[in-house]
Amino acid sequence: MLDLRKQNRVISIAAAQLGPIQPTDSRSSVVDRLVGLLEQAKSKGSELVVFPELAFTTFFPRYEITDEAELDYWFEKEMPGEETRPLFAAIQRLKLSVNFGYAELVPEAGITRRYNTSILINPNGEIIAKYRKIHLPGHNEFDPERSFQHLEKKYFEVGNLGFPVWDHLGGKLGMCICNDRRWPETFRVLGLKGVELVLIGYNTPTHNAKHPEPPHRRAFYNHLCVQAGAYQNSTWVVSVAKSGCEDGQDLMAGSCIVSPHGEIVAQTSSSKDELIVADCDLSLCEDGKNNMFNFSEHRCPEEYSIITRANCDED
Ligand code: ING
Repeated sequence: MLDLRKQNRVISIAAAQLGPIQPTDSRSSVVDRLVGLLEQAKSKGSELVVFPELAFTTFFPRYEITDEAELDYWFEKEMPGEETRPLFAAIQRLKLSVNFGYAELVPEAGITRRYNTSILINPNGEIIAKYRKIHLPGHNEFDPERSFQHLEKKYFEVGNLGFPVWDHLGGKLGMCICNDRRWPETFRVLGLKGVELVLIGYNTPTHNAKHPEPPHRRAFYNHLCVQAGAYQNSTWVVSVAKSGCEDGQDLMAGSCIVSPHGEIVAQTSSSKDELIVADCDLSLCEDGKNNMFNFSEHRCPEEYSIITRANCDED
């Protein structure tokens, strides 16, 4: 059995959905929840655990924050830092690969930069991959018409690391964050780099006063975009929510693991801390990459140039 798993490059993956994190919840209480989910994942034989976007704090872009010190409270100045070190210790103790999102504050050439970041940590507790969110949704200035703000464009800079792919656990792994999953370019750039497993965390409000939408349709879109991304690029996708009601704002659950055929093989049924696991056979990516979506055989890039143009009304 072991040989077959290795030959087919099977990875046991856990999607560790988080329930709500209240603005008054301490980092250490949240870290305790993450460690508990790691221990659950280990007991189920998982090798890789995927957590949501902004996994240590409440979804603070819902607030108008004018004081810089107050804004910085929501950001990690070092990773690991004092309050997140116990998580890294658990990763080493349990010998797991772990992905999570957090608000990253980093000085770059003497300027303080703030990113919505996702990292991959290996079983030795080393950070081996980093992605910074590129598609920042919402708006830049306080909007009095909204019951909740969505100020990601105000609090984060556009990611400056591109959409990388890394070799890990015998496959090619990529990461993206939340709104990135709604843009086909995200998946196709990763697909063109040969990605076989995309790790995604999200905090998706179920209600947006400016753009009302029936709840069933918002939940449909949540799965549609990752199923399409998986199928059209012959890759596994693990998409993990922070969910439930945070300070009166409801966040969507629906965490899922999607096969390279676009089929959901596991999904959560609650809006709380919940673990789902699946054996992900990376060799299932090969059929789509070699046939239906054999990019070198079937793509017509000479017809696609408009996709990379900023201004699309040029003929
Ligand atoms: N959240 C949302 C997302 O793309 C959003 C933003 C909410 C877009 C509702 C459309 C509808 O899932 C983040 N954090 O990107």
